Amino acid sequence: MARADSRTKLNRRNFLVGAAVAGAAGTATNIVPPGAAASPAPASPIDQPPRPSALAPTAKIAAAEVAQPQEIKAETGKPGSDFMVDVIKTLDIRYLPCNPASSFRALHESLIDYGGNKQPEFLTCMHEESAVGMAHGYFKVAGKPLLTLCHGTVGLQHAAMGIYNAWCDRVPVLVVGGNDADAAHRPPGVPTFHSAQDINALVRDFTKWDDTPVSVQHFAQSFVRMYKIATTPPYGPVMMSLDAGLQQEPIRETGEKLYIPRFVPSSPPQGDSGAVKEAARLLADAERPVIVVDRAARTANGINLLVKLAEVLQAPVVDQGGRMNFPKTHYLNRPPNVIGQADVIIGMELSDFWGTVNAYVDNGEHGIGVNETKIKPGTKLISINSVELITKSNYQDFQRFQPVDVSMPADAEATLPALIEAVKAAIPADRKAAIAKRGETIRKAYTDGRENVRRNAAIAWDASPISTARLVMETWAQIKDLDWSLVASEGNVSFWPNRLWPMEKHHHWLGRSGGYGVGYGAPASIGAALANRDLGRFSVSIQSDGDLMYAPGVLWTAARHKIPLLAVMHNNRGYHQEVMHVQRLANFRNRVAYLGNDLAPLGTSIQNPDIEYHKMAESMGWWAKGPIKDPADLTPALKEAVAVVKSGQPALLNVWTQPR
Ligand SMILES: Cc1ncc(C[n+]2csc(CCOP(=O)(O)OP(=O)(O)O)c2C)c(N)n1
Ligand SMILES: [Mg+2]
Repeated sequence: MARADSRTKLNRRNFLVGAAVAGAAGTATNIVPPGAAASPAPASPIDQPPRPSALAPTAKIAAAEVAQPQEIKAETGKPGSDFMVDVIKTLDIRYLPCNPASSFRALHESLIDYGGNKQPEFLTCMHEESAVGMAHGYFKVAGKPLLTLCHGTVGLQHAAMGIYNAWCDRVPVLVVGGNDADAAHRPPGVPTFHSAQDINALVRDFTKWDDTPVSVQHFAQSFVRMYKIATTPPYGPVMMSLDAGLQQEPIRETGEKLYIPRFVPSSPPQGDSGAVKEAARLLADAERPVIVVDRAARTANGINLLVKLAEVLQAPVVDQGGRMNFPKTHYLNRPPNVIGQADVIIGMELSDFWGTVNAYVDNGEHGIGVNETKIKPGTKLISINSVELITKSNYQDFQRFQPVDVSMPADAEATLPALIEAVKAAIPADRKAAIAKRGETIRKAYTDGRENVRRNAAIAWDASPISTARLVMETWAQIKDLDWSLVASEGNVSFWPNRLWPMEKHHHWLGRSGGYGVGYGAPASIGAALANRDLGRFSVSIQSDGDLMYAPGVLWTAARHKIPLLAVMHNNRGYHQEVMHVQRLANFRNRVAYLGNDLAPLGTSIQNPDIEYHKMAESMGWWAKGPIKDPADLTPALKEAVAVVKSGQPALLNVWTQPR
């Protein structure tokens, strides 16, 4: 009965949309819809409307872009996509950030109508890159991957940079792209433009695995397999091409009973016991061992393990910040310059070991980089890095080659318990006093260092536009008593949060994009805020202007789905990183950079007109305020914004800042 009702409506709607299509085709493309009377020819060439520079689409193509989908013949039997939903539901995937598309309409319909829009819940996204960015940020808080569906050609092209960031950041994202593979049966026109032989090829170089199932049983195997591969360290995004016909058609009865494979998580790869022993011996015997970490703590427990190792050795820890690895408040947390004094360095999950022990100065004397070593001759290097298990060839995320003395292609966090025990066993009793003394010296350096940082932060405290240190510290003052999580810090605020906020817990800092594809900050902070919302935490982001404008529609998604986030803008009115690059080249070539009418080299500023980010956010359902230029106005605005976020809404402050 309900179906009959909806058909009646559909027919009426069909008529209305049909009329709209005819109108649209007539005005936008000068195509006369079939059956309609041609309009009179223009009187003279001067009266002719301007011709488009490209060929206009045919009436069929134009209509297919906007037309009502045709009625589908009713078929009996369970649709393939209903079974796919059964499979997806076994994996506890909470959300589906997604931009809709016809190539997965059958799965979409099954998810919301058969699956009840739960596990996963659809989150409407306005760009595929936003959907992937949200999944990326979500995982770093929740430790669970999300699924996104995308139009396998054009949608996947949008999603690609987000997938690359997730790949470089070693974060699992489940991507399923709809594709109408059957050339003999798919509709001509748009659906055929949007189909490909092998959509997965687009992202194969930066996904851990991909597949194209050809039966629903194959889907069940592949979906559970892709989940397992993505969530086995080293984590990474995975891709599935999903045929539209396979989703839409009823399940073919073959006599075989369909089943859903059980998901059992894999254990992470641990370092070889001989290599662990050798590493422990080097560390225990070292005069000045240094621990360097980038994405070493995958979970909250990773932090505890790193503290144990550092304390056993009384060794300084250099946290490169790919994750929240080591408490900022611990006296063994030291800046990178300690690397120069080391005789043994252990690097854990470093994205760039070469860059850790070598210095590179851009455009040196001869216009090319100048390289020099940062370490003493004879310094022993140990590496634990799971990424060696998944390297691919094309994209250069493996960085320059660095020879090391002990190399463990293994997961650092999983290897730490054995390493800690081996180090304890390797430290001779007569070295214990010397090791304790080493700790005392480091404690003194830590205290002096903190004082130094605070002094530097006070420089230009009253400047307008507002100094980045003041922006960061006034924000801190308003959130410090909450269970806060800094979900992203995009653009460059001179790393003040990492230098000044007492970050201790896993969710206090989530790291950066991984691939430095700008546009990560806005969606990832909203995805992370979603995970924090479910855990009752307060999310804050430092949001740069350039980053926000790649795909600002994600602001609407946050408001629509009630995701509370305090976004404090670092609005330096430009792509400041690029301001500096162009200026540097102009200096090097002894030329004056062409500024146009702005304050920065042409092509690098975001001024004239200044974007009213607060109005933009407001228009998409956010509480917002700005532009805040006077530092005295910052704290009152922050207080208001924090109250709004606590009430469950997102809030944005458009703050004009110094460049860095
Ligand atoms: C997708 C992408 N496009 C371009 C770049 C080059 N890029 C690096 S930093 C940057 C500027 C980003 O501006 P903003 O987010 O405002 O940060 P700011 O440098 O001003 O602090 C750009 C354009 C990039 N990394 N990624
Ligand atoms: Mg900027």
